[in-house]
Amino acid sequence: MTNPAISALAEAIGDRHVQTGDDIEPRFRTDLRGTLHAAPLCVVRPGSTEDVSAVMRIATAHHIPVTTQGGRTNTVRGAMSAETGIVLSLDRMTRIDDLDIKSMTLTVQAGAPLQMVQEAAAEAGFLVPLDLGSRGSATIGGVISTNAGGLRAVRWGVAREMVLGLEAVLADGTVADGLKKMLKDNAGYDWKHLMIGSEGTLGVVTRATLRLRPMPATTMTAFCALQSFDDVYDLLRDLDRDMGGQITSFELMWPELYHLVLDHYPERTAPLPRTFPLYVLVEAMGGDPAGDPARFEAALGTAIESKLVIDAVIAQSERERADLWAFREDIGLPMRAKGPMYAFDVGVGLSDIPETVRRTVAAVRTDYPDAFILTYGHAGDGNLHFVIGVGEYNDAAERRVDLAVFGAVKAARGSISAEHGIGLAKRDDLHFSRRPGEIALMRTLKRALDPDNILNPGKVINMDETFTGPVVA
Ligand code: LAC
Ligand code: ZN
Repeated sequence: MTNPAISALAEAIGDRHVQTGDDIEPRFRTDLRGTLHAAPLCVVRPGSTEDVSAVMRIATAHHIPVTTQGGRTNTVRGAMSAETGIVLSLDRMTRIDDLDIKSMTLTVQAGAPLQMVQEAAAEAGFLVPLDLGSRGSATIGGVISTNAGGLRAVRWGVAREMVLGLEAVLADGTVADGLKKMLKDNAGYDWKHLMIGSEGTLGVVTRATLRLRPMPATTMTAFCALQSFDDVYDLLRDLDRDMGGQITSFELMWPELYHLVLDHYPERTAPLPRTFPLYVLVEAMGGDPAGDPARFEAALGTAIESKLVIDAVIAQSERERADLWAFREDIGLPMRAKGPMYAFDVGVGLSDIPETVRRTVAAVRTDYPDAFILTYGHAGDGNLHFVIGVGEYNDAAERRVDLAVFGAVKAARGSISAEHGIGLAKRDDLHFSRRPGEIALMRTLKRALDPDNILNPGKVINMDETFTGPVVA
C-alpha cells in the first residue's frame, strides 16, 4: 500500500521529484555534523513556488512535518529532518528571475547558492554584499532563513539588510508574494522580517529580491598586529573615519588560532611574526583606484604612529590578498586536526568583548584546566567565535562547555547565536539570550503562523509552555 501523502506529492510535483525508502540519498538523512541520521518519510524536490505550495497543502492535510533544506551547511541541526517527515529540498530551485540594473536588484529562487548569485551580479557590475566562507554551498534561502552575517557585516549589515522583497509559502500552502524592489515600504506589517532568521519554522522562503551595490573598483587588505584588545575600538573607529566609511571587514584572530593555522600549513609564509597578542585582517573597498590605496596606507600609517597597530602588511596584489584571507578562511582543516571541538558564535556589545572572553576562558578552565580554546571573530559586529577542545566529546562535556560560554554571554546580555542560529542544538538554551516575555511572544508567533506545528518542528523554540529552561545541576 502506498502512503496516500506520498502519492499526492508524486501527483503534484512529479514522481521523479519524490524519493522514498532506500532511494533517499544519504545526504538528506543527516546534516553537516553527520552524527545523527533520520529516516524521513520522503524527500521532495520542487521546481517552483507552486510546487512548494502544493507540498505544504499536502503536508497540512496529512499533518506531516516539513524540514526545508538548502545547502545543508547549518551547524546547529537546523536542517536535520524530522523522523518520518518530509524533507523539502530546494536544490532544483536555482533560477535567477531578474537582474534589474536600474533598480540595482536581483530576484532569485531560494535554492541558488550564494556564490552563484554573487558571480551573476558581478558579471553585471554589482556586488552582493553578503559573503561567508560557505558561499559555494550555502543557498540564498538558507542565508535568509538564518539571517546570515558573515565577513562584511561591519559595512553592509546582515542578510536582513539586503532583502528588499521576499516570497514565502506558509504552512497551509498560501503563497505570500512580497517581491518588491524598493527600500521603503511602510504599507502595513513588514512580515518578511519574521521569516528572515526564523530557520524555516514560520514559512518556506521560495524567492527573494536582493539589494545590490555597484561593484567597488578597489579592495585594500591588510593584516595587522595589535598590542591589546583595548586598541581595537580606536583602531576600528579611526580606520573607518579615515577611509570615509569604506571598512568592509574587520576580522580578529587571537594568537592561538594564528599559530594553529601557521603550524598546519608550514609551507605558507607567515605574514607577521607569531609574537603578537592579537591579529586583525582588515579590508576596505572603494571607488577611486588612484586615491584609495594611498588613503588606506596613510590610515594604517597613522595607526602605526599612534601605536594602535604594531606591525602590518598590506596586500600588493590580488594574489597577496588571497594569501592573507587564506589565514582567516582555511581554519577548518587545522581545527579538525585537533580532534572534535565545540564551536560557538556568540554576540555581545563591542565593549563587552574582553570581559566575555575572560569569563569564558575562566569558566571553561574551571572544569578543564588544559582546555584548548580558540578565539576569533567578526569583531566589528560584536560577533565572537570560540572553538573549544576539552579532550572528551560527549553530552556531559558539551553541556559543561555550553554552560561556561552561555553564562559569560548572559552576563553581558549578549546572544548565544550571533550568526549560526538556534536550530535544535541551542533551542533549550534560548533563555540565556531571551527573556520570558520574548519567548512568550515567539511562541505566539509560531502558533499563529504554524498552528499544526509542521514547519521544521522542534527547532528554535520549545513549544512546551511549561518549559522554562533545562535543570542545571
Ligand atoms: C566563521 C564561521 C564559522 O566565521 O561563522 O568562520
Ligand atoms: Zn562567523
